[in-house]
Amino acid sequence: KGEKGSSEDNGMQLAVRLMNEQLRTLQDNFNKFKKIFIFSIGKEVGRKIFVTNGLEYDYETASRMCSRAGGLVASPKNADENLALQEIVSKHDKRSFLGITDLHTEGTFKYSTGGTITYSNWHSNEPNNDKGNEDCVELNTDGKWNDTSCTNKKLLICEF
Ligand code: GMH
Ligand code: CA
Repeated sequence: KGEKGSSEDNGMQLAVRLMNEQLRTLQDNFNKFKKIFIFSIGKEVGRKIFVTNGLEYDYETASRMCSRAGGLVASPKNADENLALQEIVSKHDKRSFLGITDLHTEGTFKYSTGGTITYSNWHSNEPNNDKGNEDCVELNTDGKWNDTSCTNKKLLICEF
């Protein structure tokens, strides 16, 4: 290698070192942002993040808002996820909708993405389809599920 080659190598080494420093700064900032974000409005469970805006909407609006944000209405798939959601509804003292309905077939609760539910935490004697008008699911502050009317307004929690 001539002198030109080695000065190019030095330039490249410097560029890589600067990029590594910038990457580290970006990672530190992002990790700090994520901690603050989850502390204030969300919960992280495994690879999922649940987020609320603290406001209440009917199911159709909730579904549209989560979709527009690139997420889905929260659907707990296990006890850990259900507990994380329970903590959010308890903090806000407002029941939330789950992304689960029996709108398609009465009595068969499915995820908004399709497929019959694989985990549930129904309150005793629920779902009861009270007044024949309960196709959505709400999460109570005790973590239990109740079928309820989709036109009720419930706390918005999306998952990402
Ligand atoms: C009926 C009764 C209550 C129950 C509600 C609830 C409505 O009013 O069976 O005990 O809590 O329905 O399921 O969604
Ligand atoms: Ca009910």
